[in-house]
Amino acid sequence: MNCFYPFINTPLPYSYDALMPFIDETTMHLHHDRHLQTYIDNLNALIEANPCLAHYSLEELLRNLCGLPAALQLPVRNQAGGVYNHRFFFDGMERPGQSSPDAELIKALNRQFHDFNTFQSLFKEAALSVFGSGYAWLVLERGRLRITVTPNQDTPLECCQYPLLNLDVWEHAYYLKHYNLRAAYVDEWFCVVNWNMVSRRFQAGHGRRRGCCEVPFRGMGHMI
Ligand code: MN3
Repeated sequence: MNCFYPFINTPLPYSYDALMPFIDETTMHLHHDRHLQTYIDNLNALIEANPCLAHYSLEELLRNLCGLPAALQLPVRNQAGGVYNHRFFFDGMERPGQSSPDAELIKALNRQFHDFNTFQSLFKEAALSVFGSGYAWLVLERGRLRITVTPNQDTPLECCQYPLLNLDVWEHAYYLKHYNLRAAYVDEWFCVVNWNMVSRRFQAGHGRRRGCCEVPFRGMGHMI
């Protein structure tokens, strides 16, 4: 994993056409090679100009934004968030029909949302509720599953939530194939969710009841 500066655009874990017919090859090329690449270039440039940031991993930067010098908080939120969110999004997909949630995750989804169909409807509703650009998320918060949304390139990491799944609803993620029909995109995206990955994330995050705040952090006071 490439978690520290200098950041590189690691390849997709599948081919550009792997998600077809649900997400098209051109969108995947543009999304990964141009949009994510731009966030990576901008983040590297930001760290080059502010070398104190280089000591911290991508996640550490995002979990502890409020510990950063005030002038760096917004650019780090946008650029590091853009890298983190896109990597998380791409890793959360796979060839259609490859996996389903494991028994533990199904149990937790049923406990929280009544059943899988209700979860899907609520997740879709959340994705459609994002005004402008942002993401819909399934996260763990104090050991419980929760659906949430973030604007722009904000991440749930700064809210002490443990992310399991995200959906990019920026128009660049779907406009070429689905035009303005975000609902159709959400429906098709559900066909390519990598549930093995989500289940693994759930296993890793479950039981960490205090969420991300328990992760030891070295503090950034000295940077100011
Ligand atoms: Mn995007």
